[in-house]
Amino acid sequence: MLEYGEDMDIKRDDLLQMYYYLRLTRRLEERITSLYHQGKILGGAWTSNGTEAVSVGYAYALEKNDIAATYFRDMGAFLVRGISPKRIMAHYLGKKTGVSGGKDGNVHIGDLNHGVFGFPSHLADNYPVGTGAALAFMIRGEKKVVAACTGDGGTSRGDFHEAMNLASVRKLPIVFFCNNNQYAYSTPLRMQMAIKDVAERALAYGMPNKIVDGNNVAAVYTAAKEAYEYARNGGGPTFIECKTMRMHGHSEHDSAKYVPRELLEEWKKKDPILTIEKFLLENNITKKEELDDIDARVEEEIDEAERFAIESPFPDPEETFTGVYATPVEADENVM
Ligand SMILES: Cc1ncc(C[n+]2csc(CCOP(=O)(O)OP(=O)(O)O)c2C)c(N)n1
Repeated sequence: MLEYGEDMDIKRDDLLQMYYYLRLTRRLEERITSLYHQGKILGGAWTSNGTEAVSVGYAYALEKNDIAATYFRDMGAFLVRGISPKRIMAHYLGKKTGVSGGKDGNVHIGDLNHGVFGFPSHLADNYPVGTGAALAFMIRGEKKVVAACTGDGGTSRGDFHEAMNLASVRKLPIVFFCNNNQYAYSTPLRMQMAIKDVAERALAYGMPNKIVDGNNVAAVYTAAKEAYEYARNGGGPTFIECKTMRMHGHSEHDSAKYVPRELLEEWKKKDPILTIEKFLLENNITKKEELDDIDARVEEEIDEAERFAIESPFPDPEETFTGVYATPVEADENVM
């Protein structure tokens, strides 16, 4: 596993930006959780708490025209791709100004203007969707890549394997990430696969694979960047397993009492934000005051997002069916 500092070719500004996104992701989800407990959001609240470095790291390594085929613990990717906390908060509150215009809620977030596919709820169906996009890029001769992410549980589904196989056979420009946070809802890893590392699954498809510390944003970023370059230059897909730990319940209604407390204590010490903070300070890359300023900026943004969402209107009932189906075009009578 990559140590901070070792083989690291990341500029100071980028490290600080990744710190900012980690903090923004954590605080936005904490605010959403608090609103959830106040009964103010529509539906449930799933967070990426403890695993934020996965989505921040892989999304930060993408280029502007690339695509992210995200899953539901990828809040960091939504933010890195430029979907604003305001629109995300309004989405959670079911408001007209939200990402889906109030038609959908919670983690069902996507916006092609930001290169993020809408998330299919069925796990791991974003893998085949991403694979399809990668096939299209290849056919069109576009030098773009796709990043697709799923949880450890998602890798036990058939769709996962079909996507991995096709991507490898056709050498498609896609990089598959696994947020291995040890549990699929209440099912621990050992109860859903007989192998030690999820990365072994890639061997069956002749696909290069890598295991990284999923709490080390620099390690995720570095591995992602390398794999994107390989894919962009025709090398084909890579599978990257990011080992991390889900520090909250499956969603905020779940106390996760099935997770041994000692395990959580152990991972708490490896928190991704603490880890990068320690690294930045110990290596004199920044000073505490600079990090405090970033934290203050994040708090302001989150306050502003909450205000915006609360003050925003709900969608008009007349809009119920707009944007749901493609607008029908006049049928051409000459075309059978
Ligand atoms: C095909 C399918 N089966 C079941 C579900 C319900 N479900 C949503 S999340 C989840 C657990 C997912 O675990 P994992 O893939 O490990 O992701 P994690 O929650 O650990 O990030 C389940 C069973 C679903 N969305 N899709």
